[in-house]
Amino acid sequence: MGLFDKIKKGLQKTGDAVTRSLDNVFAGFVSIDDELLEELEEALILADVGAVAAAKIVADVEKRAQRQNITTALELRYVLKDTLLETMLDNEPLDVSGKPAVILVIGVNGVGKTTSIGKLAARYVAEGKKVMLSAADTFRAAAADQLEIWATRAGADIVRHGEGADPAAVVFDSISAAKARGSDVIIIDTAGRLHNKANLMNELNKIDRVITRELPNASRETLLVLDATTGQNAVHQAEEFNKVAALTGIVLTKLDGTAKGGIVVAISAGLGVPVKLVGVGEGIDDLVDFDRSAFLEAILPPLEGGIS
Ligand SMILES: Nc1nc2c(ncn2[C@@H]2O[C@H](COP(=O)(O)OP(=O)(O)OP(=O)(O)O)[C@@H](O)[C@H]2O)c(=O)[nH]1
Ligand SMILES: [Mg+2]
Repeated sequence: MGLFDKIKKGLQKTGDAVTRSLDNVFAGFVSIDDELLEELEEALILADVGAVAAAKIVADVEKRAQRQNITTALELRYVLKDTLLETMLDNEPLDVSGKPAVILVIGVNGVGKTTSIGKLAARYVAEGKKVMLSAADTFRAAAADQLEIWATRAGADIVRHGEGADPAAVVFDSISAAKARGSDVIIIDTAGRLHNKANLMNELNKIDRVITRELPNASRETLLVLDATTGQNAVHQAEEFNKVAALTGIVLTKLDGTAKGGIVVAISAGLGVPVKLVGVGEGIDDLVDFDRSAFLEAILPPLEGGIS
């Protein structure tokens, strides 16, 4: 299955629900008036686009529609698609150009950090890279066990310490091991943490210092994992984490489990940090590079016999 198909399949629930609700608005089209624009805004908010982004999108749509002299629902649908495309940040793949490249994965409990790391490891191994996983979630022994299962499945190496060990020490050892083995990519799993816990944030800073000291020239990614099914709460987490960590990208998981894919727009538009990866299932190859166009094709598919 190609990436485009994969993202579409993962977005099926979203596609069905959001498409239906938007197409309901278009079906009631008589002219572009306040009522129609309000309905459009409401449909976007219901899809989890967020109130601020929805208002801005609708204002843009109205301006464009006036400028382009739009008179039909089909044309308006086209304008909406264009506006959404421009509202979202450009596609941006992960930077793993350095050797070793370092990917630090953070986020609150249960959002899908470890699973996404396992999937990512499998992808890089399939590309012929040597991958080192770092079990810096030392909060529970089970966390390192879970990562180890993924390492085995993916064909990656792993460094782990005992429960309660210093996460920064695990990172230090992973880097040493990666250097010794000539690893291409180091992926660091961390404990689920709340952004408002100062001690946990200090721990992240400590990890950061170890990486900077041991691998000053490494290409770095700091990925925040967000669970799409938590809706506006995910937006809130993103805002809070963005204040304390230098995020380079978002991994938006469980898109297959939500009918409210507008969350992608909210996060992509509101944060200034690109969504780089999306999780579309629990399987090892259910993590795909985010693609704005594929996303829009899923929620506003071309109409039969019409323009898209
Ligand atoms: N449907 C679906 N489930 C997912 C996806 N990503 C992760 N999950 C599931 O979400 C659950 C939590 O995943 P973990 O990877 O353990 O989450 P975590 O962030 O590492 O959790 P903690 O380490 O406890 O903070 C698991 O049951 C995963 O299978 C996804 O894209 N789609
Ligand atoms: Mg985990």
